[in-house]
Amino acid sequence: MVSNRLPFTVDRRPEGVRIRRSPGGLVAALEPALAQRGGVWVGWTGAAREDDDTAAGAPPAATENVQYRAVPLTAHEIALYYAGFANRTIWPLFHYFVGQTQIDSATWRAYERVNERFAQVAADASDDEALVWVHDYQLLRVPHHLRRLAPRRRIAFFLHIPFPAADVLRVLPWSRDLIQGMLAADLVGVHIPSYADHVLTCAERLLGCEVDRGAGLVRFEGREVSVEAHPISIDVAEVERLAEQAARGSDAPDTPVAEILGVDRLDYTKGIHERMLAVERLLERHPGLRRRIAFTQVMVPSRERVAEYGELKREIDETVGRINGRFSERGWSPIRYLVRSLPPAELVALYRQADVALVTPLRDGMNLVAKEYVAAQLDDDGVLILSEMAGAADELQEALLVNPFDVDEVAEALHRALQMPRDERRARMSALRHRVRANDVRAWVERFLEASERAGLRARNTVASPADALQRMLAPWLARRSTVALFLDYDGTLTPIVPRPEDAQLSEAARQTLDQAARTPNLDIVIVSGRALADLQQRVGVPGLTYVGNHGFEIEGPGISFRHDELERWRAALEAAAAELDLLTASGARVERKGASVAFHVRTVPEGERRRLERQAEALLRRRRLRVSLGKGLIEGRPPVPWDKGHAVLHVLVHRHGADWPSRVSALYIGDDRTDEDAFRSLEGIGRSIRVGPTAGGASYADYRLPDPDAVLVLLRWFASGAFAGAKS
Ligand code: GDG
Repeated sequence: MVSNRLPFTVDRRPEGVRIRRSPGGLVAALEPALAQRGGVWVGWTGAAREDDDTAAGAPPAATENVQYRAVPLTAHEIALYYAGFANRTIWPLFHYFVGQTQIDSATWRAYERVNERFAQVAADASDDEALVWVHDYQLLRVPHHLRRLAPRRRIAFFLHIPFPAADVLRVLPWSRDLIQGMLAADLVGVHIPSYADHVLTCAERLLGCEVDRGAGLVRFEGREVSVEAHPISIDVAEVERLAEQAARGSDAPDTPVAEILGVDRLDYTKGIHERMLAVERLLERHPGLRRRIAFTQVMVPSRERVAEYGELKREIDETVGRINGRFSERGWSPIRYLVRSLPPAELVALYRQADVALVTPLRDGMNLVAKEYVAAQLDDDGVLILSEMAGAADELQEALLVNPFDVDEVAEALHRALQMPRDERRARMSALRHRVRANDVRAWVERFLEASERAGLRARNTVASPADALQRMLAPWLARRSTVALFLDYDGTLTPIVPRPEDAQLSEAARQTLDQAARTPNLDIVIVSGRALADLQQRVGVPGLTYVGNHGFEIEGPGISFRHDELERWRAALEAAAAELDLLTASGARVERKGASVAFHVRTVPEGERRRLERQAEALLRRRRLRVSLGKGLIEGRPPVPWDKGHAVLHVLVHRHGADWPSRVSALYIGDDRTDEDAFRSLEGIGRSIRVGPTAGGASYADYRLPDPDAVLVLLRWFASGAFAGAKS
């Protein structure tokens, strides 16, 4: 089990460390399920690492079948990952509070780092027989990192909050990363079908994945991922037990005052403020109800580290004060306001006593208060007013459903609830109770685990190659145009990256495939590289292809021979820089004269000296007014003209197919390097691109991903076979 918080709180007090188990039905259901199978719970203790090493360390196990592994977080990480990205970016955005969503790359980086750490701890705590169940919005990237660390792990993910529509999610610069993060699991679980639909649409529209809506499947990186609705529930038996005690122990005088109840964590998504306004509207419209109703609002303080929550608290305090000031009479105030967490027995007693529950979140993944209220109505009486924006509204259709933004409508629903005939109340409540009892949280856990098993088996049995999956996605696009222009980078795309660039040889298999591709009708192959043109031509050695060398400064191919006209002007500067760099080669560095550029290789220089040499080389290139780029173990100087692989790709396309090439040519670029991003960007929207490599999670302009040069070769074989043309029919 992997969740942001371990199922208890560690408090450091003057008298020592205190450990309190977290209350609530979810923990009560998950822990026995974990104990039954034997397992590990991975999470944060709630204490900052530097506050107290013992408090942040691994706490004692509840039973011998369950162990806890703490993920240590510093106060700074908590501020950025938890209070920042999780609670000021994902939480508001996923609840449709777009205007309140903070976009801050520093908090994103911390989120990514912390998620990676959770994944590392989870990977260490499990083996390939284990099922790793990851929970909620704080850990959306964990499946991705876990899959990377342990490719054969069975992973299930459950999101406890809504999953928003694609147009909302895409507001986030890292929306693709978040979906990719989840889709690395075998099963993605959400509360209701509409959230599942949104996941599928986002996978399709933002990642270009192939999606089977009927079956609830996404093909992602060659795997079939199940996306399913599993509405969470509550510990019904426990609520009923407490409700029975409350009924027996209750000595409340049988007053004619109707009790209305609201119970929430303090949060702007819960619509507490709007609910107060509805109570005010009710009393304005129906003065006869004064003295005859009492509204109790229980509000549990939460996320005190997040500034907006303090502000919200002040606002609600003020409104409660204003309404009570306006309507209170001797011996009666309309609103009773409890700002604290109540013991479960007291909470359930309130449920039991309430004639009406007002559950009006502006947006809520599920909302368990609604279900708890229903479960506590042992005599099938009581009215539930429920927001249409809560996931629970899907199942609890017999409630009075309201739009929580519409204060008039909520006030009228309250009025209706207070007047509702007993027979109608009982009919509605018995139907609701029946439904809630039929789906207890234990049943939910069991069903989710079974679904995880199924999804894990399917994912293992259907692992299609990533190239196969990509072919299927590309086929309809390729079918729309007569010709394919396929651009291939060399190092890292056609050949694996090797420590010394001079050792990067094309495999015989790749050469044969390129040779075949050169003869395939309607297929135009272009090899693109930062290497010197002559070097590239010699390494590939396949006639009939187009070669783009020196990051685009030189191009040779059938019907095309291009040298950038600025090259001559910079030849002297490049040679002078190369001559100066020659003087720095004492410690094993190497100068490569590439004609249109000069490269200084430092990979073989001892660690300690490398930085100094790099700095010297950089300064020297800059003095010659060359454009400097830093690669992996290499520094390059190029003429400072705005020309890169992106420009070169467009030059080839226009030269060969005319300015209106997009209507006739499907241009596809495959590359692995930072310099390939220029080409990805040039083709954005007018062609397609694929980024190769294991770091494929990072930001990229590419439309698709492939894991390695082997996968590129599989795709290339498909093109070379001409089968892509068959897709037209
Ligand atoms: C997230 C999603 C989804 C409240 N006051 C007291 C108290 N509570 C308990 C309730 C209930 C829980 O807190 C609140 O659960 P909700 O579901 O209403 O809301 P979130 O905390 O926002 O939970 C939500 C849920 O995850 C599960 O997937 O339903 O949509 O936002 O159980 O009883 N408990 C005690 N004293 C209180 O004063 N003991």
